[in-house]
Amino acid sequence: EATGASLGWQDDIEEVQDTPEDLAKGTILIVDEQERVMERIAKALSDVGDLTFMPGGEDVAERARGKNFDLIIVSLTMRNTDGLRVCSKLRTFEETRNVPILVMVDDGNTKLLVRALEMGVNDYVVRPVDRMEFLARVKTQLKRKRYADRLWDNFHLSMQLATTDAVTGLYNRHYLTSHLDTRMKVAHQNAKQLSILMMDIDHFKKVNDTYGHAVGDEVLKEFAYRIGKNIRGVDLAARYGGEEFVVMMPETPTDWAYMIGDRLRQEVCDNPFEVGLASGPISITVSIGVATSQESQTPAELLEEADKALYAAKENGRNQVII
Ligand code: GH3
Ligand code: MG
Ligand code: MG
Ligand code: MG
Repeated sequence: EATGASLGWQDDIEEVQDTPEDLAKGTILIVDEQERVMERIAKALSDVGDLTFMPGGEDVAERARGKNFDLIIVSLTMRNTDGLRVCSKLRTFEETRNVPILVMVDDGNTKLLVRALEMGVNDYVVRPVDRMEFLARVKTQLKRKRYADRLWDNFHLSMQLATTDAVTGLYNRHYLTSHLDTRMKVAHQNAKQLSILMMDIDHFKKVNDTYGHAVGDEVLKEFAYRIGKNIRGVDLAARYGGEEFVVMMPETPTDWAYMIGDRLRQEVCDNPFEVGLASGPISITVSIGVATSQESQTPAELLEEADKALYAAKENGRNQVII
């Protein structure tokens, strides 16, 4: 008695159930010159995608840029458009490089298909196209695209979590120290001066004791915002510890760094913090230490030098900048 397996046939494959997310529509671009083919495709794919049609033209790839398609289907047998060329352009443009491409090719035209596959198209269907097979291949590409998008989003999110401080949105200590290492090397190579400010909010414990920890957090956020307002785009601000912050300033001599630090100190001192959770404005002052990197100094040594200056500022009565 012949079993299904001996016939090379399996009836017992369980049908894979689509999750709701699998069933979400993708945006699909279809490139073909034949209107009747496009009508058929529209019918076959109306449930799985929002469809855009482009009837060929050499600038198809250019027009597809910035449209954020989830899948692009290209006919390789157009009369007036070189489908292969379209695919190759889609693979070169940054915006379309990672969009899956499915090509339609005539039965027997293996040479063309091989070239398309070498170019990096993701899948193909052979004409005459079987509707069910076509639909299955399209769905598979859409699923893979969704999966890839999710991985990419997660990657960005974890990068963000690994490099930034959740309370203030500034870079974290780990990011600062690794970045400082690179920037100090660059500075020394180019004989430029790199300065840092090490800042610590004065008597911050009192803020917490008086207004509570939640208000304390708001004050830290506002302080981070004020730092941001006072530095340049090339500077980097980080939360170094609890109520301690560091600003790294490339190509900045000591006296400039001092000026920027003192401007921030003055601004904080003159403008009490209005934070949502507190009943009235909160007066804050900050002490700041400045250090400028020297050849052969390590990031740790530079930070140590700034920390000593900060300590001197505290000892000397707080609310001041010390070099
Ligand atoms: P000084 O002028 O000598 O710096 O005094 P200080 O009170 O600021 O310094 P101290 O180091 O004694 O206390 C720092 C306080 O900062 C204690 C700690 O509870 C608070 N702190 C640290 N991290 C956070 C935070 O994320 N949120 C809040 N609300 N408070 C924090
Ligand atoms: Mg302290
Ligand atoms: Mg403090
Ligand atoms: Mg401190």
